[in-house]
Amino acid sequence: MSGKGAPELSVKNCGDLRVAVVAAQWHEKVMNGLVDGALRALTELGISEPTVLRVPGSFELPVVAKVLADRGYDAVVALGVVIRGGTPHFDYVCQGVTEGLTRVCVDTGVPVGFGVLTCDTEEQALDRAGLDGSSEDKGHEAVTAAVATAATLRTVAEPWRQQPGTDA
Ligand code: DLZ
Repeated sequence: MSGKGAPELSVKNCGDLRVAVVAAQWHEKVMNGLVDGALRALTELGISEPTVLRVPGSFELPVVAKVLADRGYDAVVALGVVIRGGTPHFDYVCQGVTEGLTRVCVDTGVPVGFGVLTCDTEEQALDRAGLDGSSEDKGHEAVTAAVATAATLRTVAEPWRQQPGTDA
């Protein structure tokens, strides 16, 4: 998948949003880049003191994301990197984390930033990790997308229920 065509998102008035980051631990150097990029994005957005939790591998991201969403966070950001090996295990972990995180956001209505790299090689992952020399910064992107979506959802929070004199 190409990173070309990504939007320049401008997110305003989001400093009060409660955001949690959950990050796997496989592939330490790549993960350090993703977490640093996520924290940098949060600082730029004026969101201080985010909750940051670590899990062993990407397969564990959905369960923690679900609990965070249920606990009232406005947005959750999931970070991980899965690198293809010689067995089908790659496909099962990728499918599990992707479907799991999709379920979390659709079932709870809480946006989940998808900062999980699924790469054929470590070089591909390093190139997307927001490190010196990387061409992409997926941790930063995942935070921006999740916070932008939370800000959008806030504007459509059932406004008709706040209209006095309606039966809705
Ligand atoms: C087992 C495994 C493998 C082979 N590769 C990765 C990987 O590249 N990235 C990752 O985040 N996790 C990996 N895991 C661990 C699984 O995500 C999970 O932690 C274990 O299967 C235990 O549930």
